[in-house]
Amino acid sequence: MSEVYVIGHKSPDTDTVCSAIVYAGLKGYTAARPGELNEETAFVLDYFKVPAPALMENAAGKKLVLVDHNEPAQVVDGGDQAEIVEVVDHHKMNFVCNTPIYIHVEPVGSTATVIAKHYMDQVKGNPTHAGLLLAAVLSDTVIFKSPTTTDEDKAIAAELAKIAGITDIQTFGIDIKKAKASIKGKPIADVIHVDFKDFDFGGKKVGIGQTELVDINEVYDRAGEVTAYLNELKSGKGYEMVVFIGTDIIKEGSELYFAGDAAMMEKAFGKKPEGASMWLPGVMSRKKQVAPPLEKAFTS
Ligand SMILES: [Mn+2]
Repeated sequence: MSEVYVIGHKSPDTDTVCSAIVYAGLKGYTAARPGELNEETAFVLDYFKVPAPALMENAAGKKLVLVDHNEPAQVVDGGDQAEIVEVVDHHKMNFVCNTPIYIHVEPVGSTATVIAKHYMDQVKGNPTHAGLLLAAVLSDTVIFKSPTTTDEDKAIAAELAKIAGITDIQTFGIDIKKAKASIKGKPIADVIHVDFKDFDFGGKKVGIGQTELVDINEVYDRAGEVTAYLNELKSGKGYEMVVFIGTDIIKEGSELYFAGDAAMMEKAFGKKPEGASMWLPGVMSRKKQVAPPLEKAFTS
């Protein structure tokens, strides 16, 4: 049989990379990655002394197991000329398959949760695999604070932590998040663009960037720079509004900076901005808590 590669989505994150490594290990396949590791994932692999999967820039002609992605646009280049043999995921499914294949999707906080749940017996004998899966669960669920978290994620993480010999899950989670959560010394444009998405809200172009921090003061210290850059983006790139979400994962809330109509922000979030930003307690997720109310404000 030709070699089967397990690979996750472009701009790979910790769930994508760790799920690929563990699933490949369980099945006797080869793990691959479609791009550079982010700082958080590099920290996790280093922590468990696991080498990064080989970089696969083009998958044409290869056999692939896809983990942690659901949209054709997220697949490694050449994926349309690859043979997809299996999908393991936790998103809504947007794949069309022309042949019957194994598809395993569950509505949980991470792909790692799905893998751990179904292979726990094997994972029990491999503390490194347990650690990698735990890191992936903690990363994708933002240490269980994301509204995508389920009770199953928490229960499985506790079991994985025992196997991996990690006694303090919270501290381990914060250490993981800290690895990429500092914006100190980074150009503000990079900070805002590292995770930035464009939306069309009723014909208006709206851009929303987000960064997760363990200390929101890092953003407060650079508020002037943030606002200036957002305004520059808005006028330079034809946005109706540009928003930057600075999420404090410890305080569990976000400071929303914006360039655009303050009345629209008030309509969306039911709170008057103070100057060019507002603090929203409990808001952690762009997908679930920021984009939907903004879209509603723009379209109603
Ligand atoms: Mn994921």
